[in-house]
Amino acid sequence: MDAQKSLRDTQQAHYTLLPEYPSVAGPPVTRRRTLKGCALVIASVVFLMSLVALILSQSQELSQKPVEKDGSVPLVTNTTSFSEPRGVAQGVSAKSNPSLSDELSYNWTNAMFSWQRTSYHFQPEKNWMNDPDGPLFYKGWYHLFYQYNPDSAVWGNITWGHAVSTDLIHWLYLPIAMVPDRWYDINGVWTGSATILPDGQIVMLYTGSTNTTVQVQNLAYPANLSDPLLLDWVKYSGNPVLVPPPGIGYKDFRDPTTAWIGPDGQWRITIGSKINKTGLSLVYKTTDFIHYHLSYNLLHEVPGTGMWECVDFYPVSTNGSKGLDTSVNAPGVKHILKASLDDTKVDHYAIGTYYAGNDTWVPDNPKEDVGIGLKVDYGRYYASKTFYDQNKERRILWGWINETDTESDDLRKGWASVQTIPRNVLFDNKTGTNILQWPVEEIETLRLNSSEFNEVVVGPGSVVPLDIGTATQLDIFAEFEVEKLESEETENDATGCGRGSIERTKLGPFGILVIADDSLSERTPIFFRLHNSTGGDVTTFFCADETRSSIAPDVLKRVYGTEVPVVDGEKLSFRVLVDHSIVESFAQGGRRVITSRVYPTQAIYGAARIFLFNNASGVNVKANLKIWQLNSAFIHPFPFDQIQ
Ligand code: DQQ
Repeated sequence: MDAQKSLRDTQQAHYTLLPEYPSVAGPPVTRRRTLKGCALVIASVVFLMSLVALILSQSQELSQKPVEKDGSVPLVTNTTSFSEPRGVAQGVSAKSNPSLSDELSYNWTNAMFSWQRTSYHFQPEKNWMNDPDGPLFYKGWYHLFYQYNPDSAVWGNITWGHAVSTDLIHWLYLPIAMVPDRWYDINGVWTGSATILPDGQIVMLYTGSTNTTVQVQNLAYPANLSDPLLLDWVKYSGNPVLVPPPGIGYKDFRDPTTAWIGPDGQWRITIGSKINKTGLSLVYKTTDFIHYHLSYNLLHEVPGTGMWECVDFYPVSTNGSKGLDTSVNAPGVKHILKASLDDTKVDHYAIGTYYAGNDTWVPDNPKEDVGIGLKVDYGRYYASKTFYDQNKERRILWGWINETDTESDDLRKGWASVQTIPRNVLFDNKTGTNILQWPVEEIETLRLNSSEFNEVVVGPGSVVPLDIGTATQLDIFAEFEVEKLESEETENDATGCGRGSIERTKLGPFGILVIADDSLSERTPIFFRLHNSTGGDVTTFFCADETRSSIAPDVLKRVYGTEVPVVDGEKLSFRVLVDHSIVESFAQGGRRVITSRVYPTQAIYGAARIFLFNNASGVNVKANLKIWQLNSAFIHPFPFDQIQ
């Protein structure tokens, strides 16, 4: 409890709060006040408290050919170097791509860029987007806010973009909800969360980067609760409601969570931070969302994990199939603690127990603690956030899929980033050691014609084309059975995902090739690889290999993967959503997820194909697949002009 102790010691020492705040807009906050100033401030506070009290009190994936053509497909190697991501000066992560040398620049065409835009994943019409913010369901509409730069396809000038949907699939863009226009958020209206109070009021807490780039927490609320679109937002005039406490760096205090109620009737929120290299989460209690009390205890801390961004904290039922509202804490409930690790740009979570008495959380398995164990998604994914959907009694997870091309290409495209398909989150009561993530059921409304392939036997070193026509928008479900070849020993010489799909072992890899052209000059393999462990146990790895996804040299291409639990009696299975440059892959019912970002140059439009492959040397693989073509979602500006 080093960080905890350090924090307490500092709290007892002299407290230098924040640098002085010159007024930009809105009321200045200074450390010394004149008597007249004090009277004015007191009167304003009384007025504002009454106003907020009034608002809070008002009603709320047949011919066979070799996978590798004797090395004729060149290994695309990135000569990458990582530079400081944009936003570090402001104390925040943003574009975290490697900077790729200009000599590697590919001759992209507008047609290639256009193809990269997704058809059923949410993305703004243009410009930059990052974290999902304040998702909620209100009066028949799902609301998604998001970090948005209205001026450019790179991070900066962060506002809250806003869109609504009745089904989490088709979206209507609304006007920007909040812009940086006050001293306390002039450097950015950063990430935050919504809380719907029992009486129907909505509280939005968000991080503002002040005029001196100090991170503070601010309160905002809808101007008109009778408006289902929640178009107008009021920033509480007494903002900020929280400033970095003593011992916490002024750029290490951000991203308040949805609030939950403890047994004492008080609301709690948690906010990510760090002390030295220890990532941590602070807890504050409040009754009115204006005044806060810092808890003596940290919710949790993990040495060596660095700054925790976008902390998420929520209950899951260990024996149910429904999601839980954020305040639920009872027998049969476990709590998920998630942190987005600023140092690695990876979202990690752990399962544990929340002790409401002292507002602490303890992981079930300390070896799988937050930041050192499970990842929410093992691919390109960051800054995720859940919300409780009271409409369908489920917990929905959003996550930001960032780009892996260059900033200059983003500027040429005019846009950057996509949100994942919203995922339903449940505790996995078969393993007891992970959550399950599955695309929301509404995505099935996009399904068009389907093709089935039954008991397709794929021999060692083979590729089987799956004739489904164009393969750019797909929902693929695939099951695999492995038949050991009698002639072969099945000892393994490699484990994990290795160097991707080209690295053959007796037991893998096998799976599918998506976004592949006929010559396989470009392809993205999604696959399993098995490993015989000592004692006869088989370990299963689930992997996605981007290394040959594009012949363009100026995009980052990685092999992603992890071990996935397979319960006795289960077949190996995965579901893959293909949407142009996005491939979202869910193994074993969603125990592990890998999101890939691919930028092909040949395997686009009508040239995109799908194949089965088996690059194992010691097994035949029998596959069953069902593949749906998916329609495009309707994602357009809200038709205000058609509404009276
Ligand atoms: N993005 C926001 C921050 C958050 C970071 C700024 C995570 O609030 O910590 O755009 O991507």
